[in-house]
Amino acid sequence: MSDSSKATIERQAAAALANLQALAENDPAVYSALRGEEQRERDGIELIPSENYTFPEVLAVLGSVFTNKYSEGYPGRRYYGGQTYTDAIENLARDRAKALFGCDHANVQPLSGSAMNQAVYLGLLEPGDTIMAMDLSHGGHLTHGAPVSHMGQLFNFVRYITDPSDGSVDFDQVRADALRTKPKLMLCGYTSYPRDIDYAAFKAIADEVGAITMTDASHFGGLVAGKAMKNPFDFGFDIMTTTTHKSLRGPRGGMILCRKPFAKTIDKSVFPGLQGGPHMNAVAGIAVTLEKAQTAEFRDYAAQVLANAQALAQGLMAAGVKLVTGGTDNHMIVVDTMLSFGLDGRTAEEALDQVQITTNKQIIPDDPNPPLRPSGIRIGTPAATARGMKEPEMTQLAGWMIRCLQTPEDEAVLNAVKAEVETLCQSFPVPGI
Ligand code: DSN
Repeated sequence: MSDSSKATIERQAAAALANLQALAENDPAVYSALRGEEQRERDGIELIPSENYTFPEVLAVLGSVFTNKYSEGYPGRRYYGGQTYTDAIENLARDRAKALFGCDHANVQPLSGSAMNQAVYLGLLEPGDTIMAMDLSHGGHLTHGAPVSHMGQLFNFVRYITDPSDGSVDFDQVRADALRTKPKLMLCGYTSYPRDIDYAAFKAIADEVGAITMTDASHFGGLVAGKAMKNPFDFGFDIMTTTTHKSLRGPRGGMILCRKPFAKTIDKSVFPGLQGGPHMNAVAGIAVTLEKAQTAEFRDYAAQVLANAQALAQGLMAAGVKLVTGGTDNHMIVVDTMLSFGLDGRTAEEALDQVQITTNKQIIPDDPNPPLRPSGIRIGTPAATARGMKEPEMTQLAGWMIRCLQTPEDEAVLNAVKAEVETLCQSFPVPGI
């Protein structure tokens, strides 16, 4: 690094320190919450499958001057002046996304996952059109047509289900439903489904009925980038959406990746159709993330995420814990806590919170219980893997979870496990903290 770069970084570090001091002095309540969250992330084990620790370089650009800039429009075609550097980072993010995922076009402006899916539907379809997607309780997302969502009210969703014993999809039934209802869009992808997708089977049915093919890879976009999971574009899919803050380890945001015939419509749908100014600090973070995601180190990370999920699932199942679908093919595990421990998911989540293992309550297929007190929890390995944890730590984690969930009222057990969790965390620093 040159002397002038070093001097610039020292100036920036002094500015960052002064900014933090200003926050501590002028808004101690927010400062204290910030320190508390930092400590929570450092001293506990994050097992929510949609969460992760972003790269230190991403934290650097998120808290940067890019947050000051309005950039409505696209590179070279903006509605505000002063776009030299914002154009540069958006072009970098788009080019890196195209190279990494092997697609023709990338829109990196969606503010997050729901907005990106909405932009696809609203851009390519008319209200009332039919979309086929996975049922919410079987693993689909709210934007995949849950009746409580605006998308569920605006479009005619035909939902397919899975066999909870092994997670399989009955493609004869999907085909029969597709022939009967003539969807304009066939959507696969999920938010709480621990298995992989048969893209070829979906694509064959979509071609038969003339439907656009879309994957919502929000959860596993990073695993596709890291070549640990299949890439839907290799199967001729038209569109893939992904959030950027889950397995990809970037800033909060979304991306729409697509084939060329959809590019213009998708861009128009994101802006000006749905959103105004993109968050350029997040776009800069996406550019940084995509550079990281094409390295051999990231491919090792993605492979380890899956290996860790296998180890965690085996550790639980070996003790008789019941997993929805009987295992996992991805980074995620859905535990039937009611069947395994006689506990609803909320009680299980709260017991694990007490020992600083963070999970989330989760409805399971055709759950008889309500979403705020469902029958299971959802866990996953992207964040723990980002700290460098491997299979032995996953086996330890499985044991701790079982001890807590077998005796959720036993303070002595909870305190003992909490101490062990804290000790383990000291050996695995959180990136960027
Ligand atoms: N909030 C994301 C998740 O946790 O999976 C998507 O709903």
